[in-house]
Amino acid sequence: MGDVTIDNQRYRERFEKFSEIGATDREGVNRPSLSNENKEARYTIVEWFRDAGLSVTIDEVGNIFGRREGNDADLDPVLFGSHIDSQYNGGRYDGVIGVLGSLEVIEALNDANITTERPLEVVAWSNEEGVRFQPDMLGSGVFCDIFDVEYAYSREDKNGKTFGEELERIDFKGDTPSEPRPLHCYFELHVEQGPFLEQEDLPVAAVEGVFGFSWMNVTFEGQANHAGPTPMDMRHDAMVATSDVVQAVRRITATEGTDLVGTVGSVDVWPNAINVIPETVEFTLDFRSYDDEVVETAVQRIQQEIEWAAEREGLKYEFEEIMRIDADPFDQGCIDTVVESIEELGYDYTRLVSGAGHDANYLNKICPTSMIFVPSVDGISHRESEYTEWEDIQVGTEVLLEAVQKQASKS
Ligand code: HGY
Ligand code: MN
Ligand code: MN
Repeated sequence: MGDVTIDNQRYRERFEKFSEIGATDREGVNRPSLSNENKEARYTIVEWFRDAGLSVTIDEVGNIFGRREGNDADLDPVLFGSHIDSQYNGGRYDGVIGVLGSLEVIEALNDANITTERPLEVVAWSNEEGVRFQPDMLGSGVFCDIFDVEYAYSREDKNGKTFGEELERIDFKGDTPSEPRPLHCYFELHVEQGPFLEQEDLPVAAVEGVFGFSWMNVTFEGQANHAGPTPMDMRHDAMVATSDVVQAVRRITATEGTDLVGTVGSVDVWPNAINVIPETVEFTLDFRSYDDEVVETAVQRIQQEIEWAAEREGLKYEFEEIMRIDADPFDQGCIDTVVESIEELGYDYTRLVSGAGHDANYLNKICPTSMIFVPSVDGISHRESEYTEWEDIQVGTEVLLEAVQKQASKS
């Protein structure tokens, strides 16, 4: 719309500078939620939001909002953004291009001296990744009334530190309540984190919905004993039961549904010694599908497999479902806005459903929402080698700029 343009040099320099925060020596970043590196990233974003003339608000779970007034302050704002916390040794693009891309949209409008009809709000959500503090999308989940604040504050990392303590430690526990408020719509620009755009050699996708998923925590309790003299028929080996369940995940994904995916991503063994039969193994499960019934069936089946594995090995076990989110189609009006924006800009595109969870999952419960994807090279993400070509990031950000302007011009 009009001659608002992304300043690629500014945007790319900013991205490179931001990537230095928590940089690893293999081109990735290590900025887990509420870590010192995440704290530095947060302060940087607040500073850049303010430099762009945004009025910054931090809410009670550390979500960072930057507001730009429109012609009519009474109109509900257009919200857009993503997250800046990362995986442990994760990629530089996941979440970040959604926040820096949104900031660049603001800067481009500032350069063009354009005031939109509606107010604009850019956001960096807290604790999207959910690797240090489960569950993921915790900040947007509280904002969208999925979780209450006390639950969020109580979440513990593996060292027993709570989300609330760490939020206080890095001084990002804001006074503003984190709760739903009138929003016109929400857009999120994000890397695809899968192979489809690259396979189709396309620069951008309109995202039509997100998978539902379940996260679970399982603990097998057996009996530590000497690895040498203990006869095999006297063992209660928590690792054997765990390996049975890991194999069961593959059997379930192979038989329950075409798009079902299942992962055992985190395993902690105690006492974790070469010559001691594992007494305790705590591990996580992650099942996802665009069909909620398929996720439900997978969760039922894996619980049965856990029970059988414990019986076979004479173990006790604990099972906890940490979180469950339903699959959701995005708002058709917002999807159409993204498609119109792409078509007006003249780019080839496709439509995708997201296998990754995003803050948009929850925003979609309280306001019209959709997403824009740009390709991930080799379909890689949640890995230091995560990479997206800058030309594709530019396309995605231009689409975000157009989509935001379209929705923000509506009274
Ligand atoms: O798990 C996810 O899909 C996201 O990275 N939190
Ligand atoms: Mn992400
Ligand atoms: Mn992620």
